[in-house]
Order: sequence, then C-alpha cells, then structure tokens
Amino acid sequence: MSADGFTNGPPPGARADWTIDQGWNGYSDAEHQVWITLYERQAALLPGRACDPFLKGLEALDLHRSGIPDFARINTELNRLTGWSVVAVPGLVPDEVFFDHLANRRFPAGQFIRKPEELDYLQEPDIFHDVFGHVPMLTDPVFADYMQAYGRGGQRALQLGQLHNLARLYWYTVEFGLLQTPQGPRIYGAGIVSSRAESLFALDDPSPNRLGFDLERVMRTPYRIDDFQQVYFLVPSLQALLDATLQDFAPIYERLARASDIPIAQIEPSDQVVTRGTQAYALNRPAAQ
Ligand code: HBI
Ligand code: FE
Repeated sequence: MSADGFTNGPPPGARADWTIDQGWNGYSDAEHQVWITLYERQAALLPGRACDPFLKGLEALDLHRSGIPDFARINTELNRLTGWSVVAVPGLVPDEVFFDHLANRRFPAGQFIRKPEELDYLQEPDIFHDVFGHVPMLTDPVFADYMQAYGRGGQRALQLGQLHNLARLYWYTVEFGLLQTPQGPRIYGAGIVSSRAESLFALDDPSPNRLGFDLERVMRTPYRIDDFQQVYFLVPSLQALLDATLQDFAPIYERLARASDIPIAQIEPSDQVVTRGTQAYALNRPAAQ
C-alpha cells in the first residue's frame, strides 16, 4: 500500500499513466442533463463572484450549456492558449501519477459525472468538479504556470516526504483560493466555484476567517475535506501566487518540520485579517455523521 492508499497499478482498461479514453459518445442524455443543470446553476451565480480569468476561461473554452464537453474539442483551444491538455482518468490517481501529469501540463479529470441525487456534494472529484472547476483557470498563462510549478513541487515533496505540507498549499489555493480584486474578493478555487453553496458561503458568510495569503502559514494550516472551509486565504494577484512557488522550498520544509500546525480557526498575530469570522457555521454544523 503506497502512502496515499493505492495498492497497485492502474485499474483494468487504464493506461500505465492511469489515463483512459473519455468515450464522449458514451455519455447518456441523463448524464448530459446533470452537467447542464450544474452548469446553469453556476453560470447564473458566478458573475460578480468568480474572478475574471475564470469567467474568461469559461467563455474561451465554450464549456457550453449543451452538455458534457468533449475533451478533444476543448483541448484544441486549451493547447493553443497555454499548452495544457485535459486527460480522462477513472477517478483519484496516486500522488506521483497526479504530479507527473501536472508537471507535463496535463490535467487529469474524472471521466464520470455525479448522479442526479448527488448534485450538491460528492466525495470524489467528478468531471464537473474537474472540468468546470479547474480547467477554465488553466487558460490563464500565469495560473497555468503555477499549476505546472505545483506539479514539479509535488514530485520533489514526494521525494522529501513533505507532501502533507504541500497538499495544504494546493487545498487553500487551487481548490479553495480567493483573489483580491479592486471590486473585492473573487473566487478562483475549483472546490468553491463548482459548488453552489460554497460559492455563496466563501464570499458572503460571516462564519469563516478570510486572511491574506502567506505561503508558510498556509502550509501549517490543516483543512476540512468534509464541509465548508473555516478559513479562506486571499492572494493579491495570481502572479504573487506563482512567485511564491518559484523559491527554493528546502529551507521552508526545514522550518515547517520544526513548526507546529496552526489550529484551523485560529488567527495568528502576523495574519493580515480581511474577515475575523464568527465560526458559527462550524460550531453549529450537524455532528459529523
Ligand atoms: N487525482 N484525479 C485526481 N485528482 C486530484 O485532484 C488528485 C488526485 N490524486 C492526488 C491528489 N489530488 C492530491 O493528493 C494532491 O493534490 C496532493
Ligand atoms: Fe479538485
């Protein structure tokens, strides 16, 4: 059993790099309808909430309303814009496989789509989370560079046994990141932008803390995988995010090895506080099932 719970090689039918054919012609009308329902909900909600690079990417890739997009079609434009491709995988893949794809500008996207009864939440990233949530940002040249830098950083972190720290960076940026803009905070994180409820909660709810992004502080902060985040970090620009990853992480990992985790709802004296949250949601959330 490797560190991330995968026991052996790729599942039957998958290639050595865990990719499979998308099989776009095989999607049923019902599956296309799930995409359309989710797309319509988010398309109505996100103007004024999602950041401009995301909205531009949505338009550029024409992730249109008529159903699940064909990767062959969106890859033509995505390749032209930033050299990225979307590749289909059966689901979560081992860390080293995931990072190798990112380091080579390939985004592994789940080939399956959630069931109609799972519209609001699902455990494993499906094609809507991956393609609607993650792929539009890959049309932005700076973010495209960041995602490749993250992949390379992940490969190195695996070698150094430091993945748990780097996973937090991914979580609080790629999945749940907010961007400071002159009009106020805007969403770029895929986990937020693909979720109707969290697209509202992350920007409007008084419950979570909203803090200025600091790389090492983020890497000391645990995260939730089962519910809304209790803290969101805001980057001043995507360039600042990319610049933060272009430094040598070795001294950072050495300091992190001696530093304790920061409790998830805690605000540090050095934090740039945008919102001091009430944590009311987390304190009143239904007891974990
Ligand atoms: N696999 N398909 C897929 N998608 C992910 O987002 C993903 C993964 N494997 C590992 C992983 N994410 C995380 O462990 C890394 O982000 C740290
Ligand atoms: Fe994701």
